[in-house]
Amino acid sequence: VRAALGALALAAAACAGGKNDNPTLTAPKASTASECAKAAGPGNVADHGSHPASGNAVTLTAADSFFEPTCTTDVPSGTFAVTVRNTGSALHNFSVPDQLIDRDVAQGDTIAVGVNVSDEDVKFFCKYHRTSGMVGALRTAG
Ligand SMILES: [Cu+2]
Repeated sequence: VRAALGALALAAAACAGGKNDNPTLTAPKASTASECAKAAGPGNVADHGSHPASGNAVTLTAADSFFEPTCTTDVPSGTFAVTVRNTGSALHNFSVPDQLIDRDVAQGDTIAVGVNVSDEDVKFFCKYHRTSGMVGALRTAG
């Protein structure tokens, strides 16, 4: 029985040290700012994880009140196709002021928008819930 318990403890330790690559299961970090929070900030960031882009596109969920994933990584340069799906109960929005992007996403709706990406991360936010941390970033591969 002792040996079995030891093996269990080892397995648990291995698990705890492992990388959780599923953003939906990653709890938002409270204390130290994540790389994503740094990229999407400054200010309040409701961090619901990072996920790599699939090619030159991503689908984001806009919920009450955060984007998931909050950060998209490995974003290639060029026109990046962002689809935003509002699964919350409030009206949300996708804004990138530098690119004159300001699109509302009604409850249950989906919008598609092209974002220009060069060599810098592109920050975006919901203009209605920005102070609640409803912000995010498209992070370049470099
Ligand atoms: Cu919002």
